[in-house]
Amino acid sequence: MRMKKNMGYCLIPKSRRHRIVQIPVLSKEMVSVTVPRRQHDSLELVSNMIKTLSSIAFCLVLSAPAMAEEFTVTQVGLSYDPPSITVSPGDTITWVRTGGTHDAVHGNPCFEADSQGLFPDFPLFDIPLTGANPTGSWTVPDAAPGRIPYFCSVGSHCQQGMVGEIIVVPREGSRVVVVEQQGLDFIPLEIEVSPGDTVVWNQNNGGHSVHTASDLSTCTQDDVFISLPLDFDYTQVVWEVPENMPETLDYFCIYHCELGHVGTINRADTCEPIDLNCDGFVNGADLAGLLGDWGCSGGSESCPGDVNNDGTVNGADVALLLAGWAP
Ligand SMILES: [Cu+2]
Repeated sequence: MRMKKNMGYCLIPKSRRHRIVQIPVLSKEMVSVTVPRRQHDSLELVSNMIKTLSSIAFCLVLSAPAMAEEFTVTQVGLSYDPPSITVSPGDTITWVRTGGTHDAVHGNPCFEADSQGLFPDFPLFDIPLTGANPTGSWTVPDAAPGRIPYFCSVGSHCQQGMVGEIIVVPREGSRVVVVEQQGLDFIPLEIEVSPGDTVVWNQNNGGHSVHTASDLSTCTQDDVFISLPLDFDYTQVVWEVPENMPETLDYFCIYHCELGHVGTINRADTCEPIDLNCDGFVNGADLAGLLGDWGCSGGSESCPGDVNNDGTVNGADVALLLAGWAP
């Protein structure tokens, strides 16, 4: 069952004298922050801003596109209910037993997914559903196949139709970058992404893989980010770019690396000055960063809070940030 998201929206209606900033909060009510429209650097403004920071903290959690969800699959007789669920990286699936002895094993029915040493995480899960272990959970990793089949390996349950599937799609609100495998090419060869974006690789022909590299010149995998097949059984790889994504991440197909079947993922490092933490949003986190730099002088190089680069972090910077508010 998909749990409903409880999100508000940040609206910035114009008013003559004041700018009203509405912030999404846990309840349906909106928090209004009223700040003087004219820029000035009085201490009163700062103290008002600090007072509103606790409200804005609510916004920090909800303004991120990624919000993990919980799903439940119930074993009913020789079936999983629902037999197919659609999830995103970071979501958690819990299987619940109602009777008998069963399990939920990742694999193409009715064989457990075989790593052959190439995919160390396969099978992705093998969850017993017995009297002693009536429930079990699995959290979808950052990198996952777009479709994950699973089955019950007990007796002939699988042969009798006890199978299920997990469809992994980019999280709602996530920017999606698509790479197509064509022959021994990944197209485009280079992409640029930010944490929170989702990269999708599509298989078009032949058997391949996506393995991130610690050393591309020797086709050595990093065992950190991605190690997944891209073939007839697993036609898609979905990767939600994590915060610890390095500046540059090379990857290769483990079958054809020496033949040049490789690609590169670059971390986008261009962001607006008012997006202080460079997360793609201008929100309370950036405002907090700016206020943390209050009074700092020496230019935006040494004081990121000096968003207008006039030599001092002051009310003018706060005004500029609020004018570009985009949570
Ligand atoms: Cu290949």
